[in-house]
Order: sequence, then C-alpha cells, then structure tokens
Amino acid sequence: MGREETERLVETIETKRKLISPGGGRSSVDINSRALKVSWAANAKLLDMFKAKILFIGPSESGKTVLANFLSDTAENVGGEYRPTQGVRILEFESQPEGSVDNKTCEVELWDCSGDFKFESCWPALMKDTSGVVIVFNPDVPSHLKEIETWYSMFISSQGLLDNQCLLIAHHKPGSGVEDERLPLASHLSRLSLIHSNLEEEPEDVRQTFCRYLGNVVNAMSESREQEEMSIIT
Ligand SMILES: Nc1nc2c(ncn2[C@@H]2O[C@H](COP(=O)(O)OP(=O)(O)OP(=O)(O)O)[C@@H](O)[C@H]2O)c(=O)[nH]1
Ligand SMILES: [Mg+2]
Repeated sequence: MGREETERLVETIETKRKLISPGGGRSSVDINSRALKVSWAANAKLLDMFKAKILFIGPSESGKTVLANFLSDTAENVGGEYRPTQGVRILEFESQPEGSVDNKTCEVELWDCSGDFKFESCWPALMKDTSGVVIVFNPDVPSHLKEIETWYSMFISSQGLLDNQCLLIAHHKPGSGVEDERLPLASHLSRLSLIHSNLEEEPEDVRQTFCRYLGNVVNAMSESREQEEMSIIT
C-alpha cells in the first residue's frame, strides 16, 4: 500500500471516528450500523502499519545523533566533529521488532532531539503522539545522572507512558572509563530498562537491544489500539 493510499485510509478512519464520537474523544453514543463497525475494525487492523514514533532525548553531546545515525544506517558526518542538533532531526527507517506479537516489520520515525534547554518551548510539540522515549546519557559525566531525572519528568511521567515504552541508554564514547557497573540512578529511573552502548566494541548488541525495545513499544501500541477498538465496537 502506497503512502497516498495510506493517507486516504487514515482520513477515512478519522471521519468514522468523528461519526462515532463527534467530539473527537470517546463517547457512549450507541452505533447501530453493523457495517460501520465491521469496516472500522478492518481499517483498524490495517493501521498496524502505523509508524512507531520514538524520541531520543537527553543531555547535550551525549551521543543521541551518533546513535540515531547508527540505528538508521545514516552515514552522516561519520567521525566528524560535534555538531549540536538544532531543535530536532527526524529519521525514518524500517526495523524488525523483536518479541512483538506478530513480528512484522515496523516503520520507525526516530526523532533525534536537541539536548539544549533553549528548545524547551518546542517540547510539547515533539511529544505529541509519541510511542516511545529513549533517554541517552554519558555515564562518564556525573551530572548527567541528575539531568536525566529532569528529562524523565518532562517527557515521560508527564505523558503517562508505560515503563516498557521507555529505555535508558548509557552511551560509552571511545575511551570511556566507566565499566558496565550499576549506576546510582534515582528510584523511578531504576524501574526502566537500562542498557550500555558501545559502538566501537559491541555495535550489534546495541542494534539488537533496540529491536527488542521496539518489540515492547509495538506491543504497547497494539494493546492500546485493541482497547480502543473494543471500546468503539462494544
Ligand atoms: N567515535 C565516536 N564518537 C562519538 C560517539 N558518540 C558520541 N561521539 C562524539 O560525541 C559528539 C557528540 O555526539 P552527538 O551524537 O552529536 O551528541 P548529541 O547527544 O546528539 O548532542 P545534541 O544534539 O547537542 O543534543 C560527536 O560529535 C562525536 O564526536 C561514538 O560512539 N563514537
Ligand atoms: Mg544531536
């Protein structure tokens, strides 16, 4: 199915959603048209192709852009000097989520955000319709442990994302001194999955862990979609 067709489909579904719930939200309006219900459910299945929108956030210069380029196979400024991201870059690629219910290929929209607080006013717009959030930090920089608490509260707890839709990446730059030991994280952060990434030494581990995380995100997305379908159909 092409992009245009998908866009038309999304439009149709939006229209049906409005019919079912004119205010845009859920409602208890009783719909008697069986045809409408069946076609909505069929369309909702097709929506499985929807993209997972994943945000990469965290302190400046921690390696978000380097990791995002690696995961999306973007050969940009490889080995070059540090160029702070201005606002956000959006990278699109396909990936194979591991451990998701139907193991389908998933389209990923990776939003590589700037770590600079001067873009704070853009954050609400960035967060819209997010399926997952990855916080990248440098375990060699002690202040990052404190700073990621702020990122967590601004992007994760405020949106009510589930723990398994989030991931912490302690990104090791070449020559990093810190071993993969336990980091003294705040208690709410220690509930999230934490991985150590080292692109020089174990690049494929990073990719594999990301695919596993994506599997969790896809499962969370399909669960909430099923709940939405049920609440409309029943
Ligand atoms: N060789 C190497 N250099 C890295 C790696 N990770 C980060 N760096 C270096 O650290 C710099 C900063 O990394 P970025 O990925 O640009 O940092 P960022 O988190 O995107 O920073 P902002 O966009 O300012 O928020 C890079 O320009 C690289 O020089 C890595 O895995 N390998
Ligand atoms: Mg960047």
